Amino acid sequence: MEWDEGGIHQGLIAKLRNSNHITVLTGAGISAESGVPTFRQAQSGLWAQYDPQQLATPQAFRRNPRLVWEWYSWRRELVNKAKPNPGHIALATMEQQVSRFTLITQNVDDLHRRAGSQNIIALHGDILKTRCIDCRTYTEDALQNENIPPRCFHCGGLLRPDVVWFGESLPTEALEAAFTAARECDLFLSIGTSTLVEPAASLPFIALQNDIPVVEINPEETPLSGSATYQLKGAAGKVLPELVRSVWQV
Ligand code: BJW
Ligand code: ZN
Repeated sequence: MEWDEGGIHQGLIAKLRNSNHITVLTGAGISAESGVPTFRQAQSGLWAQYDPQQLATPQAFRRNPRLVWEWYSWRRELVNKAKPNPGHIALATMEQQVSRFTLITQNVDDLHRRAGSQNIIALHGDILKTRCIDCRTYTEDALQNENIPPRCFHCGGLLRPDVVWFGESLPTEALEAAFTAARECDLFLSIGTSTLVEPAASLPFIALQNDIPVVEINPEETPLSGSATYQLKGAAGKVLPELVRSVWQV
């Protein structure tokens, strides 16, 4: 089922209105309209020569900690300058309208939180936090440190961004909560994600296996598109506010 300029499918409007539990999975696409590059776009400009697998892995950090740290510093600055867009805000509004709402995000920015979303499961960590690779002490003021990468105040170990790199495990509790929310909801929305990176990419398929309708919002095709119950082909910042207005008149 496709999004058409004439409006949103009546069946989807009714489904949203009658859902007691909505689960949403977001990816980098929802923050693109805030000026935060998507994961693939983040390999642009100065960084175009590097493969994502060479920057977002523990091996890359071991090989060249300075390079990886500088890539994250550039992205952290973009996140700090960014503001939530109408897509983030529409999801915070949606949360107010339904009795149960679970927002699972792969994003490492804090834009959902700043938009006012409450029940957030962050699968891939937080780019604004750092932790020591040796003693695992967390810190938020590593940036005052003179070294690149900065060193741990306790043990002198290297500090790294508190994100989940390729080959690393996702936080167990968050992952379990995400799988449960995908299995137990009445409607699942997959927004602005390429549906390529596992295990997050499996979540909409888990919903489908449990006969839960899945809505995809993305201007491009993804491996989910052919299976999604409703495909709303467009930018999240345009589609989501319209969806929320059509269903709840807010
Ligand atoms: C818009 C838009 C607009 C644009 N509106 N939309 C099973 C099979 C095969 C491989 C594996 C497997 N299980 C595990 C793996 C290995 C690996 C993996 O998935 N590899 C794949 C590449 C195949 N997974 C892992 O290693 C995970 N760990 C794990 O499973 O541990 C156990 C294990 C290890 C090894 C083997 C087996 C098991 C960890 C994954 C961690 C991902 N981390 C990153 C980096 C985080 C830190 C950082 O940001 O630097 O997370 S990678 C990167 O991808 C980032 C993102 O959160 C994630 C997803 O990307 P996303 O959000 O989909 O963004 P993009 O850029 O790809 O797409 C943007 C989309 O938006 C596009 O579709 C656009 O069209 C759309 N868009 N504008 C709406 N306005
Ligand atoms: Zn330490």
